Amino acid sequence: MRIEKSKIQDHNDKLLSAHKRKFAFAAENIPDVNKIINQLVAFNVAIPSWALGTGGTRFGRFPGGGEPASLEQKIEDVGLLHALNQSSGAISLHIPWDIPENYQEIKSLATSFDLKFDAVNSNTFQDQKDQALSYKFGSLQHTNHAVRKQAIQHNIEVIKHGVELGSKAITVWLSDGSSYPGQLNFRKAFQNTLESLEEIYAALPEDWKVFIEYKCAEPNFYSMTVGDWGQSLLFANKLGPKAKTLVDLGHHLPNANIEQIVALLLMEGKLAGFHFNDSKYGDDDLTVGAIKPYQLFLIFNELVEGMDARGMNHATDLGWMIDASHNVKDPLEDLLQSVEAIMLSYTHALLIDREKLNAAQDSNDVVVAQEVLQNTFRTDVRAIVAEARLRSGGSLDPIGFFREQKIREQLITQRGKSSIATGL
Ligand code: RM4
Ligand code: MN
Ligand code: MN
Repeated sequence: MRIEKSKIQDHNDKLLSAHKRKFAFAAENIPDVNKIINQLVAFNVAIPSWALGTGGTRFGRFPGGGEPASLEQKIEDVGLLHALNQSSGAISLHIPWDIPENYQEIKSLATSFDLKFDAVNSNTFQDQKDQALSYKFGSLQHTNHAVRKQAIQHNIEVIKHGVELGSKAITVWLSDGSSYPGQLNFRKAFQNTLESLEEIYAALPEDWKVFIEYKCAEPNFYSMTVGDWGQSLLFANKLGPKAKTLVDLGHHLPNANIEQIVALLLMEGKLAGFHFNDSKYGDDDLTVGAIKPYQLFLIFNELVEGMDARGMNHATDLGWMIDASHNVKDPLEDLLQSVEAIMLSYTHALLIDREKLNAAQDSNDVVVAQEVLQNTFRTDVRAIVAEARLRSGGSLDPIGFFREQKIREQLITQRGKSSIATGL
């Protein structure tokens, strides 16, 4: 379904005077608020094609109805999000969950919603129907050369799909590892994985990148072959300049200092980008900012600082994506909440008084350094993010609009109560 611009406009009109008051108040002490708003307008976060349906755990899944049953419908759903927030202008495909059949049609459908194709993702963590060899004991690391070959071939296929759609990167997330001590020779597993990645790397087009995602545990629970940023960076450094490390917020051991990881990867020019989500226990894939919003802000602080130090474009030089699962919420509403949390953190990071922070750091004034960060974090910037949406043609209140227009009910009417999206 397509959202009519006039409906957004009507909805905004009702909220406009209250918004103007809030915006004037929020903007009062910001010297160059227009510059910040332009940066927000330019910033987009990709939506993964597998996050548009209801998520689940191994205990169950409770779909809410109206799920997108095809790639076309998934693109429509991301188009809907983008129409409302003007910050979700890209979709990231997971192959083979979403194999494009007619590239031209898929591309023009995406363009009609003002969407681009973000990084493509391979999947060697599940066995597909009719697949010759199993990934039960790994894919790129496998002891059997033929299994490695099959997994390499799959990644090369994924790159081919991405080329047709205009993607510029492939994200490789491996579930490879071991579940019991003694199961795996770590060094051989690393070497096999490296050699496999080298073949994938060799298949990258000139202007492409490969993002190596790490994860500390699950589905293997004793060792993961790409288990942390050190292992990912080892691979990325050995592979070459087109290989970078991808940080998924949920893939760390408890209390890891993710902001420091980000700062150092950026310093080395090896940060690929992000999979945003939040978690309390593990790879929970909860709504971004739902549990640790201050951590998210500290990460964005390092991102902005580090990108500025290297003269990078915030909007385009790293890959930004949500990687979440929606087990008890409407996936579209949940994604709107996640994008909002990211935009708020980004705004906060743009507002940090860098001079004051640098001076406090240089003079070891711990209290002032902490005050600079906390004062910024405690500032309400919701009206600034809303103003950016308004200026780019989005909705002042995306979730309010979604509810008022009964969008989920309309999707259920169109697609049925039991349509199921591919994904986890
Ligand atoms: C993994 C990882 C990958 C995602 C899969 C579905 O935990 O986060 O990025 O593609 O889940
Ligand atoms: Mn991820
Ligand atoms: Mn994950």
